[in-house]
Amino acid sequence: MYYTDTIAAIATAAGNSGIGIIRISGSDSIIIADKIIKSKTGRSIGLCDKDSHTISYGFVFDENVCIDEVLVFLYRAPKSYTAEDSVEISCHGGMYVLKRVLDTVIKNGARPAEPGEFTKRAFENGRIDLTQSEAVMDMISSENEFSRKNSIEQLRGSVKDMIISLRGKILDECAYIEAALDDPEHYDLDGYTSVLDKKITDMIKDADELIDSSKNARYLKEGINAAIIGRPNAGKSSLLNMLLGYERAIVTKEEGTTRDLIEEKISLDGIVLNLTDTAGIRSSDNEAERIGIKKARDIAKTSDLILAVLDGSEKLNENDIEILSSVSRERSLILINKNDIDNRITAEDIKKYSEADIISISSKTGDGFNELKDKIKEMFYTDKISDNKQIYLTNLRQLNSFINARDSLLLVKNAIENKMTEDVFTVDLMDAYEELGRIIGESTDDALADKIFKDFCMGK
Ligand SMILES: Nc1nc2c(ncn2[C@@H]2O[C@H](COP(=O)(O)OP(=O)(O)O)[C@@H](O)[C@H]2O)c(=O)[nH]1
Ligand SMILES: [Mg+2]
Repeated sequence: MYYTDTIAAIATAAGNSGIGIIRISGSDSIIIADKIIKSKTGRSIGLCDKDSHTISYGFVFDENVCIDEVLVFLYRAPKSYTAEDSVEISCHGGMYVLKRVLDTVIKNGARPAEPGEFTKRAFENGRIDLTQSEAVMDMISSENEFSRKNSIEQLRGSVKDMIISLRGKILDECAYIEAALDDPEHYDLDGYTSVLDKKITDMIKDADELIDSSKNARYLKEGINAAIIGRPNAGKSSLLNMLLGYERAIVTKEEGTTRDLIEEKISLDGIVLNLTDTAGIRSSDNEAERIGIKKARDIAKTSDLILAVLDGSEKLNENDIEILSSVSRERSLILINKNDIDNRITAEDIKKYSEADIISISSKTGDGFNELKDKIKEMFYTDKISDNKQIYLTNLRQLNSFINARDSLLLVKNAIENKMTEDVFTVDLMDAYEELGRIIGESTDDALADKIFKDFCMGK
C-alpha cells in the first residue's frame, strides 16, 4: 500500500451517549494510536506489533494527562473499511471527551477528515464502487424496511454487478464489430445486424422495466410527497389529523384557519406519505393567507400525489372548479369529504372538470380511509415492488445515467433500422458503455466523486 496521509474524525453521532468512536485511517494511524494509547501507568501496550482485527485495552494520554479509558480496534491494510491501516478508538461517548481525544490524535499527526472521506478512500482504493458508496449513505438515512433492504443489497454489490454485466455485453458487441472491420477474413458481419438488433432490443426491454420499477421504488424509499389541497373548510386539516391519528392541525369552522404548510410523515402499511396540509385555495385580501395560498399552489405542482378535498355537503363552487381543472388524472385523487352528512356533489358533477379517481370519505368517522389507502398503493405499484427481490435504482443520479444509457441503445436500434453501417453502431454502443461506467464510478471525473462524498456525514 502506498503512503496516504492520516485522517481522523468522530464517527458517532453528535451529543452524549454511552460510547463514541474516533476513527483514524491512513499510513500513520497505528503509529499515532501507539503514541497516545498506553497502559494505566503510561507504559506502551505495543500497538505497532498487534495483528489486524485485534482489540486492545488502554488509556489515551495527551502527553502526561490521561484523557480517557478506551478500547482500540486495529485494522491493517487492505482489510479495513478504507482498505488502509485504520484504528477505531472506542471512548466514553461524551462530546467533550470525544473532542479532546480527537484533538490529541490530530496533535500527534492526523488531520481532520472531510465529510465522507473514509468512504471516498474505500472507493478510491477500489474496495467499493460508487453505487456501494452511495448505499452507505442510503443505509444510514434509511427510515423504513424497504429502504434498508434496498441499501444492503446495493451495498452487497447488486447494482454494481448488474451494471458490470451489462457493460460487458455492450463491450463484446463493440469488440466484435471492430474486429470484423479490421479483419474481415476471420470475422463475418453477414447476418450480424439482425443478431445485434435482437440483443439490443432485449437490453432495451430490460432497461425499460428497470427504469419503470425504479421510479416507483423511489417512492418506497423516500416516501410519496402528497399535498392536501382544496377550498377553505373542505376538511383538509381534518383529513391530515385523521391520517395521522392525532390533532396536529387546527380545525375550526372558520375559513382560512391554515395558512402555513404543515408537513407530517405517515406510514400506511409500510408506504410512507410525506403529507402537506395547505391553506384553502380562494381569493383573499389577507396578506398572510395570500402567501399561504401561493405556497399551496406551488407545493401542489411539485408533489407526487395531490389529494384534492371537496366539501361534499356543499355544491361545487368556483374554487373547487379551479382546483379540479388543474389536477392531473395520474397524480391526483379527488376526495368528496363529509360523507357522514348530506351529499350535494355527484361523480358526474366532478367528471365535467376532472378525470381523476374519486373517493367518498369522512374525515370525521374515518369512512373511505381503506379505499384511499388501497388506491394510493395501486397508483404507486408499491405492493408489487415491496415483495420481491429485484434490483432498483433508487438513487436519482444512477437512474439518470441509466436512462441516458438506454437512450444510447435506442440510437443503436435506430441506426440498425436505418441500415447504417456497423461502424456507426459502435459510437452509440460506446456512449452507453461510458454512461453505465459513470454509475459505478469507472468513468467518473473527480468533480462528480467530490460532489457525492461532500454530502456524507462526518466520520463516514
Ligand atoms: N361532518 C363533517 N365535518 C367535517 C368533516 N371534515 C371536516 N369537517 C368540519 O369542517 C370544518 C372545516 O374543517 P377543516 O379541517 O378545518 O377544513 P380545512 O379548512 O379544509 O382545513 C370543521 O368544522 C370540521 O369539523 C367531515 O368529514 N364530516
Ligand atoms: Mg385547514
